[in-house]
Amino acid sequence: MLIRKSPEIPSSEITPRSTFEAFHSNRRRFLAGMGSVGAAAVASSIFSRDAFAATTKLTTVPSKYTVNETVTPEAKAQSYNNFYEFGTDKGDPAKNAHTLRTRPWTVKFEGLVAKPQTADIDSIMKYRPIEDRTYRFRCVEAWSMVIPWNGYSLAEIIKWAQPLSSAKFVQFTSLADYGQMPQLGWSGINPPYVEGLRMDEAMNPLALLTFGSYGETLANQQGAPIRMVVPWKYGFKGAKSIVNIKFVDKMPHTTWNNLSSTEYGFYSNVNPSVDHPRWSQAHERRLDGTGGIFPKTIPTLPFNGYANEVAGMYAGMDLRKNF
Ligand SMILES: Nc1nc2c(c(=O)[nH]1)N[C@H]1C(S)=C(S)[C@@H](COP(=O)(O)O)O[C@H]1N2
Ligand SMILES: [Mo]
Repeated sequence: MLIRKSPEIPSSEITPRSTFEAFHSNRRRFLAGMGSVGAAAVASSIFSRDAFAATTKLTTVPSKYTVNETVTPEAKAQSYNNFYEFGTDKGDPAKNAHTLRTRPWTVKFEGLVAKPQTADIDSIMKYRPIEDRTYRFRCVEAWSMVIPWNGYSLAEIIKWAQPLSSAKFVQFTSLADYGQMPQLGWSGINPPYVEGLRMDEAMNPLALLTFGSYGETLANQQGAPIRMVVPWKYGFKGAKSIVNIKFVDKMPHTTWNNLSSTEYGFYSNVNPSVDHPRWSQAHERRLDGTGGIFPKTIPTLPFNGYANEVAGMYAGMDLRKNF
């Protein structure tokens, strides 16, 4: 998403992926056929250089917050990623994120809360039923996917954390560990990756605290073991591999806004009528596999199609200024 590449012709769209995707699906079938001990042994030896070993099946419940559109193939969603801590090319996170250690993992809740607390990822995952929520996912680079995410509303854990009434925003901080993220020094971001939401946005039931996709725990390159997905905003609002959730009274700094405030605003609501300074946001390339090598181009919807649920939060705001 940085200045280096035209978003219109990403190199990974031109590179054939069939070899990789065949490998991935064969491998998953192979592991599924083995006992978990055998699978783990294989994962740490022959396949130790890829990041797909660690996903496990989740028990999920249906959700009313779900769209009925053609789902992006899982192999695409897990091989075409933005996770700059593991490299800046779309294919880098899938190649490099195997070094991320997702257990033990804790998330610290702090700032303007009744009492700062640190919670273990496994207890966070058990706190509420994990839902199936198929969402549209729109990257600021004008590509999009339809992904079955698994998680529960961020609002649930916010209520548990008991923010004070003085808390007006929530800041998310991703892991920044040069040991686990050897590419971090070349990422161009000033670590750690930070993102934020206004409190009412964070409390909106659509804002998803996400533990999985496609019915399994997140692949490392998707931001395991815990990330945000905010479907009415550009994809970068969804911080990956979160270690800290902080309640604050002022609009927090966010990584992309720090890097280029004219291109990436705090709100970053999907808005077809406000162009990025270097490209139009009116359309998107839908990466759902139905367009063959050349993804089909479709119009982008205000708030990514979630206007009924979220537009009210921005009533009276100038969305050209607050982009
Ligand atoms: N920590 C961290 N979180 C991140 C990013 C990142 O580089 N680092 N990239 C963002 C961007 S630009 C997008 S589009 C989404 C990509 O999520 P995906 O790879 O699961 O599609 O993650 C977001 N979260
Ligand atoms: Mo993005």
